[in-house]
Amino acid sequence: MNFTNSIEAGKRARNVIPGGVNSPVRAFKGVGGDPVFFAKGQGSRLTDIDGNSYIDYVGAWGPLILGHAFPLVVEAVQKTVTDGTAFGAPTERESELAEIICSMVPSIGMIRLVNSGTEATMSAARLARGFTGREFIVKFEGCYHGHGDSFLIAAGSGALTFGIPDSAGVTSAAAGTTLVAQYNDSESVKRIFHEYGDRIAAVIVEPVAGNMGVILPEMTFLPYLREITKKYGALLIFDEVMTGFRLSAGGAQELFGITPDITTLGKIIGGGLPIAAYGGSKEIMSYVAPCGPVYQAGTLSGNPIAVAAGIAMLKALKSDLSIYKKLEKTTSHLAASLEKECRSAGILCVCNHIGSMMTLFFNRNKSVMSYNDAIGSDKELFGRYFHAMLESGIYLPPSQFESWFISSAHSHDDIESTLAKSKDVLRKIGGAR
Ligand code: HOZ
Repeated sequence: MNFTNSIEAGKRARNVIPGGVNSPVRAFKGVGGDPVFFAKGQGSRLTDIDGNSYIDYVGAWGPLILGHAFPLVVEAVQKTVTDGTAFGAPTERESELAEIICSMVPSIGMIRLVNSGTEATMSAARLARGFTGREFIVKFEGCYHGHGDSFLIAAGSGALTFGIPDSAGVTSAAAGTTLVAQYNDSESVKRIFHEYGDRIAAVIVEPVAGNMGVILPEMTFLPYLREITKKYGALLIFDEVMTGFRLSAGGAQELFGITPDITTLGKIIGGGLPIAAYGGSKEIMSYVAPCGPVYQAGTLSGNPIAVAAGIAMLKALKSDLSIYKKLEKTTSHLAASLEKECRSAGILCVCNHIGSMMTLFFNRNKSVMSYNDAIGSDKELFGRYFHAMLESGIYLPPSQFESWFISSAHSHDDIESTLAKSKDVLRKIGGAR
């Protein structure tokens, strides 16, 4: 494949944008080499600026559950944009989107729209602190909740990929009110509550961890978080920016039957446009200004174009809930086949998957259930796999510690072609070791 135009575009970008990217993982530092610059996305496919075509498993990091340029979303954007791009005042569409979300997500009685997942989690933490009158937030090592100061402690995603899980620039005051527990380790949570119980405002968790690669919760883990937060009068925040409308129509909370106090959402609710949200019971959400004392605001919040795209997306999902079973089936097949091919190539791996999220960990363990398991993965081998797949026309997340996203646009042929290419690649890199 020829990447000349992407390489040139990278040079130009690095001159004026840190690392040439507007979000670190995109720079390919986790896999080496030069990032690919894209021109177009359609269905399951991406085309880069050199004209190369790829089957895409990044899906814009989650929003595109129905594939790139999904016609109903495109149509909604086109129709809305001619009426004006922003008002800084309420529109009826915002209520429509809020009503759809409230009707689909079990724990949400009221919702506030914001612009990004980071804004949603920052606002949720402030709300939890305002509601409880307490300071501490418990998070889990390797979980990522955007780049708010309180969450850049032992953080996942890009922070983990680049080995800076505790970012420079976070004040000791901000870091000092974040307590870090271990994902899937209820004892670590118990110890923290034992010591700080009456000062903890909330526990925030990705109900399925997606930012240290996909890690599923052990059966008792989420129920334990619900139980201990209730016992100590703290709130439970589910960060469903990735899992919301992805694992089921009601997100991970519906799938696992756990009711959090606050939920953060993003990605799918904007159909690929910048929008996110946080919501909870009417009692808790009534603490948000102008109803209550917790302040949060935004000029572009509830932006009409993003809201219209979100409505189109959620309506499409709601109209055919069988999509979730189909996606699960496709993803299970992909994951099981990849594991099998790795074994035949003599490569040790674990492929975690749930719904339409998965990560192929090049890992010696029998299972990957914790941060420590995940970071034991062979990043160098992943880098070689990534590049060989890229050369074969398959675009994977450029880090061992991210989720692959499967969409309804991935056809049977896409999956079989991915598996055939992966088989060749695994044999090549397995044989070269
Ligand atoms: N942190 C995001 C994935 N977990 C990556 C966002 C991006 O680069 O767009």
